[in-house]
Amino acid sequence: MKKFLFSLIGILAGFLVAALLFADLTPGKKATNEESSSANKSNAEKVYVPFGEKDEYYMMASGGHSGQLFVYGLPSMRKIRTVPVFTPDPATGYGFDKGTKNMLGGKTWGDFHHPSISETKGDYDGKFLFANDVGNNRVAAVDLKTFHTADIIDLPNMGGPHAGVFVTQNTEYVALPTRFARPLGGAYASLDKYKEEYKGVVSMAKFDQKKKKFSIDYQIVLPPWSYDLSDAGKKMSGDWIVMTTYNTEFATSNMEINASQKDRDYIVMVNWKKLAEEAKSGTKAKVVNGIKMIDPRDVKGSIYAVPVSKSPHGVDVTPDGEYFVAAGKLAPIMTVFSFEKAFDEMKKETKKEEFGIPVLKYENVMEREVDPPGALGPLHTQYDDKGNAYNTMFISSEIVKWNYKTGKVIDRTPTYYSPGHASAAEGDTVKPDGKWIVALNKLAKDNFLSVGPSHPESMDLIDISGKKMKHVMTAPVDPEPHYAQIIKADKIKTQKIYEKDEKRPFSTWNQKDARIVRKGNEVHVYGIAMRSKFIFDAKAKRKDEVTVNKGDKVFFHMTNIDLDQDITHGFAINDYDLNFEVQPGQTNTLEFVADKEGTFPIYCSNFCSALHQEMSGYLLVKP
Ligand code: RUQ
Ligand code: CUA
Repeated sequence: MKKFLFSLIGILAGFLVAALLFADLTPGKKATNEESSSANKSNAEKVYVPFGEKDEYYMMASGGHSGQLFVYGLPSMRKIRTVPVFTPDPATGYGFDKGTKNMLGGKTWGDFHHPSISETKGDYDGKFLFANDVGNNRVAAVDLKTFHTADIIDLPNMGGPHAGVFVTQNTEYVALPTRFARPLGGAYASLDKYKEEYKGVVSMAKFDQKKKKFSIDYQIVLPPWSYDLSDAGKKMSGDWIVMTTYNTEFATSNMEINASQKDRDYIVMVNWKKLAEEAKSGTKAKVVNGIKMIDPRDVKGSIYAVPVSKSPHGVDVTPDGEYFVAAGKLAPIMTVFSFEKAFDEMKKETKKEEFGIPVLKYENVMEREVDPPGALGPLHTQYDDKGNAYNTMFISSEIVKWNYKTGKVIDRTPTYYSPGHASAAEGDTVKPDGKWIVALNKLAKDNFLSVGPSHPESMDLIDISGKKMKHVMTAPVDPEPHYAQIIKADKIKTQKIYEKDEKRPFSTWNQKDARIVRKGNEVHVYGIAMRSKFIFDAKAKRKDEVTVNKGDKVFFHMTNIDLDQDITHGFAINDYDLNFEVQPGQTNTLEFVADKEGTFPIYCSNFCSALHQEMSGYLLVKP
């Protein structure tokens, strides 16, 4: 993305502008240098959370190509946790124990871009967080009671679901538009057949919150354009999703030039409700690779295209649901479109573009174009509670505050440096808080102690409660927080421990029930982890010994019977490259083949008590 956009600067405005911009990025311009020390003190007070008190917000940031979720407290900007989602995490055994290993399905990498918290009536409800994996075509749900990944599914027919995740206003759907056009199912087709064989696909997934399971309800098949960050409507526009497109040129190589030829691309408006009804009871859906696919051209009134200035990046629906704002990327403007005007226009006879999608007249749907002088590279839009929009400007490294009803530019503040997204407190809901915005910057340059040629990315915390924005602090962050959502902390209701459930398969609650059961060459250990010992076989001479034969398939079904908050036990087998954990009240299974003979110490890898060091046992593998 960085490289891509930087090369676009050249196309956009030539070297002169670029030189000017880089001059702009020098640290000498930092606002903090000019501020008095008393202003710095008041900034420090704003982010200081005294011991015993807690942050007011959670910030859930995507971990980009780490495949993980980063959880921060706001305003302190303290990192609280990394939640493994798409990538194994040896420390917690995510991807090592049987359940999470199955969920990852052997994949070791993910590229998580856009977190989306479940919503009720257009407001974050704090129950689940959805995550997309652009790298391996997956979607995941994190249970915000435990901050554990609850389910992951593959999305067939897709080419990188970059333009999601976003949810419809009551989480009816988790929507994921694709980035790259690709033949359905990823089948082979020559790039010369791009227009005919390649498709853009949107997955409309459903998430069952009780069973904690995803399913793909239907997919929408679209022309082979590239779709960029998209959004769902709210209130009066609640039945619609809007998606930006680029590469309506159908370029198949040298994209930075070839996909930026036309002056206009499209915003695609899709009525998800109409398509859902069609998928449920209509006749138009075709099953491809096990999934119902609908071509919206077959369902009258379900799809429209609105021209927009070239290669837009994000499109964001306003909190009132009445407008959608496209950020220009290559044309340095923000364009406000009116849903009401679009709905009126849909009633008229419309022209069709070459794939037969009706095109609404730009002049009749566009409300205003906003072009702050010298602001370059608008990427994404956030909102406050007063009708203001905030745009990140990647190239001119700033946030621009403007009013979306009047188009008036109100304030601008520099960021350090090159923000992609910004995230406002409760920013994607029907009622944003208007207190904070965090710029998620792609660069940090010289802001922090050096760690060599590659620097961390950075985040700027900006106070937006007054008329003027106030840059409060900057913090380093691991690559790459593409996007984040900031939610009021009191909306998240975590569970203190896993509840004791006698009926849970494989769990063992009484010390005397710990046992080893052999079935052919399978050895099942129904074990207990507690402060400060393992019990594998209550009746044995040594209760913490397990002896198997080489080649046996071994299952450690471990239950942590310490029902006390924060008493997590680890379980590592020395020399076997295996580790996992059981949180209080949790049961987890480790399955492996004992393919190495010998004597292998087992130990608790998570410090749990004064006798943690003694919490150990032996695995003996007989030749
Ligand atoms: S898109 S930096 Cu991956 Cu979120 Cu705009
Ligand atoms: Cu259990 Cu350390």
